[in-house]
Amino acid sequence: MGLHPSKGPSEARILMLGLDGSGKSTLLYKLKYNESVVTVPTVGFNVETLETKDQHCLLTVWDVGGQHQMRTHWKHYYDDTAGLVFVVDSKDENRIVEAKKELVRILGNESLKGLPLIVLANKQDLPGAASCEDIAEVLNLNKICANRHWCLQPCSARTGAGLEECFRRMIYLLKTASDNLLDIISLKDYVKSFKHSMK
Ligand SMILES: Nc1nc2c(ncn2[C@@H]2O[C@H](COP(=O)(O)OP(=O)(O)OP(=O)(O)O)[C@@H](O)[C@H]2O)c(=O)[nH]1
Ligand SMILES: [Mg+2]
Repeated sequence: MGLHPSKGPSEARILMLGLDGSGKSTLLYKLKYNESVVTVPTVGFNVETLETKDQHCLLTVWDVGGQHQMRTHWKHYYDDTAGLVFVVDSKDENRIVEAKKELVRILGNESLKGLPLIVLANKQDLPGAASCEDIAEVLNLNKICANRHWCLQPCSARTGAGLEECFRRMIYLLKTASDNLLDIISLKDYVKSFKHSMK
């Protein structure tokens, strides 16, 4: 669990899940290439490595398709995961309960017990998007995320707002999980400089 700093840069595998259409792939490519790509529903997975500017820290991010038939395969991606990102479409109030059901199911899995979690309230650029407060309440995050480090981050995969912050926070949570104070202190220096600037 946590970052593995034994040789060279610290590395960790991050699993990104969420309902179909929540914006996972858009988000991944915005972060990696700072480009808005036209996506198609993911069948299988996409994987990209993100690094801090000084290359001290590498996150391998697995973006697994969220369509119904894909969700039964999510469990095959759990092994070796160090941190979880769960993406919610803040504009899709009709499916927030479905999103909660899936999140509860994921968090209940033994292999993911205690892993840090970031919930991304995506599509905040859209008028009428639910606020973080509303999403936290409907998902009942305080309760379902007990016994793990977690946070809720508003973002827009379209504009890029909030994305770097998400992965900075993930690095911080992973380092916190590794429970090494010196690592945390040095981390604070290098997480300040993620590769892409936000627009
Ligand atoms: N306005 C807006 N649209 C977004 C945002 N993020 C994603 N979208 C749009 O939402 C749709 C679905 O995005 P994807 O990235 O393909 O969603 P996904 O979660 O990867 O979906 P699956 O691969 O089916 O699991 C696309 O039309 C995106 O352009 C956002 O932050 N704002
Ligand atoms: Mg996708």
